[in-house]
Amino acid sequence: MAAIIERPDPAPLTDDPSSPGGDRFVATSLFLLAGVLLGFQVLISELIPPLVVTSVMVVAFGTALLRRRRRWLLITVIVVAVLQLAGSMPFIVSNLAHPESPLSFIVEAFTVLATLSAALGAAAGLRGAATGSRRPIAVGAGGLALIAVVVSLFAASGVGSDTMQVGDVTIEAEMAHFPEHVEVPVGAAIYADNRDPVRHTLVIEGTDVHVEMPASTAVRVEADLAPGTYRYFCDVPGHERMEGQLDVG
Ligand SMILES: [Cu+2]
Repeated sequence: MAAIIERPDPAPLTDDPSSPGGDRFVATSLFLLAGVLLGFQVLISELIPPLVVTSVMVVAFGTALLRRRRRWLLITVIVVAVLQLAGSMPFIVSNLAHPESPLSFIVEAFTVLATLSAALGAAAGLRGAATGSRRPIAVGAGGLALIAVVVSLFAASGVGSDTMQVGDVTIEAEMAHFPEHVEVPVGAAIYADNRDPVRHTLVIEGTDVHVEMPASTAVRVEADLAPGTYRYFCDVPGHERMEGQLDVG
């Protein structure tokens, strides 16, 4: 029987002196990230499978790093963080372009900042940095998070609902769904009512109607559509199921 060769842990790192046995900075960043992702799902009362998987993975990495700072774990955190940010770029760009919808904007900003904090913290940790020496990362991320909240609440305060008028046809966006069929008399305006705490859009195919629907507000759209059938949808990334048909006549 072949002898089992005991191999030493490759390139063992010196434990962080301010957090014996673990990497508290990266672990905390990861736990904050998981908290933001889980909190978002609680606030919208819906579980989003990719976010659940990410949260579980992030908590597992955080727990492992809390026990012991290992080089391969730190490298994995950096690689996963970069892949996560690259893969989420359409969501990040879309949500951060709209501070007037606070939940989508703030959750996206917090997610990006916690991910960057974990990745930058892990990169510093690979060079043996102590938790205390990574304070500038925490201060920078915290400062940007605070700015994000202030900017978003200010932007949202300037957004109000339009007033519904007699003859308007209501299209409600609720739980990220649009009605399948909507009858619209010729000449009627559309009252696009977003009941969700996140932003949506109203796009009518084959027309130039492309309207932003900020969270929890209603927008009146004078589309003046010619008689016919139109597909309408929301083009926020991840909202592909939000579509329906307008019958104008
Ligand atoms: Cu939507």
